[in-house]
Amino acid sequence: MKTIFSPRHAGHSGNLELIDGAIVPAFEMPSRAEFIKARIEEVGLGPISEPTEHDLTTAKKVHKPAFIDFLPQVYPEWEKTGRTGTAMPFTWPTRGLRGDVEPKTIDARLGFYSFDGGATFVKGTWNAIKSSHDTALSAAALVQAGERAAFALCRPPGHHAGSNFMGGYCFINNAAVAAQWFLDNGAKRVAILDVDYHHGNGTQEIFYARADVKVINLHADPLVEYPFFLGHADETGQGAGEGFNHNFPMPFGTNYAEWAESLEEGCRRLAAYAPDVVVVSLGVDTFEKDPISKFRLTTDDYPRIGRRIAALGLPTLFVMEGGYAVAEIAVNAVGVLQGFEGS
Ligand code: OKP
Ligand code: ZN
Repeated sequence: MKTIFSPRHAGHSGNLELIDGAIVPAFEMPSRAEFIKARIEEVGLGPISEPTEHDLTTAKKVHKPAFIDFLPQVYPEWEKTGRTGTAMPFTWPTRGLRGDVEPKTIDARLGFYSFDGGATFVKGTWNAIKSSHDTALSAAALVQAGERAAFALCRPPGHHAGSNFMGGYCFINNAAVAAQWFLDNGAKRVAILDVDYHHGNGTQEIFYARADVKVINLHADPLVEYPFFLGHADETGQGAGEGFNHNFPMPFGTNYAEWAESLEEGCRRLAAYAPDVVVVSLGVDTFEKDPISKFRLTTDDYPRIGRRIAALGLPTLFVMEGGYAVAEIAVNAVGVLQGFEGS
C-alpha cells in the first residue's frame, strides 16, 4: 500500500493544551507521525511519497469558505498583538450568546471558529494543516487512479473539525474533504467509517443532512467521554440525510470482542449502502495503553480491524486521525494496514 506523508507536519510543534486542570504540552505531537512513518519503512508496507499541492476548492465545499480563509490568518494576527507561543481561544459563542456576528480581534475570532480550546496554533500550524489536507487529497487521487487502497498519514488530524469550527486538535476535516473530492470525481456514494476512540463530531455535522455520504462512527459514549455533546445512537441524520448517520457509542473498558460487534454491524450497514469508495478515519486511541482513552484493544487486534475492512471488497482510503501512545501507535496503525493487505 502506498503512503502519502509530508514533513511539513512537523512545524505544528510545541503546542500547549488545557487538560486535567493544567496547561501541558499537547498530546498531539510531531513524533506521532514520525513513528508511523518509521514503522512503514521498517515493515516495508510500500512506497512513501510527499503530497502534491491541492487548492482549497473542495475544502470550501465541506467547510464555510470564511472559516478556511481564517486559518492562515491566525498566527500572523496573533503575532501582530506582540505575542508568541501557542495561540488558543478562551471564549465561545455558546447558548445565550451571538454566534452569527463575527467579531474583529484574533482572540474573539479564535473562539468564534472553535467548539473547544483544543485546536491551537504555533507559527508552523497553517503550513501543517495545508500539508495534511494535501496529503489526504494526494492519497485519494491514488485510489481514484485505481489503487485498491492508500494511506494518508495526515497530521494534524481532522474528524472533530466541522463546517464552521475547529477543535480537538483538528482544523480541516481531511476525511470529509477526501469524501467530497471522490464525489466531485465520479463517485455517486461514499462511506466514512470512523474507528477513532472519540466521536467524529465534525464529520457527522458536515454530512448530517446528506444522503451521498454515509457516516459510521464507533466511539466512546459521549455521556462520559470527549467530545461529550454529540455522538449518541439516536443521531441518525436529518432531511435527505435521515438514515445515513450511524453512531455506535460504547462504554469505558470496551475490549475487542465487544468493539468488533459494533464494527460488524457498522460494516453490514456500510455494505448495504454499496458505496463506490470507503474513507476510514483511522484513529488508534482505542489501544489499552492510550494515555487519554479508556478502551482495551491490544496490538494483536489492529490487523483484525484491517482484515474486516478489506473484506468489504471496496476501494479504501485510510486517513490518519488520533492515537497518543506514541511508540505503540505506529505498530497499531500500520497493523491495521498490514491486516488489510492480508498479513
Ligand atoms: C482527538 B482525536 C481538551 C482536552 C480534551 C481532546 C481530545 C481530542 C482527541 N483540551 N482532549 O479524536 O484523537
Ligand atoms: Zn481520538
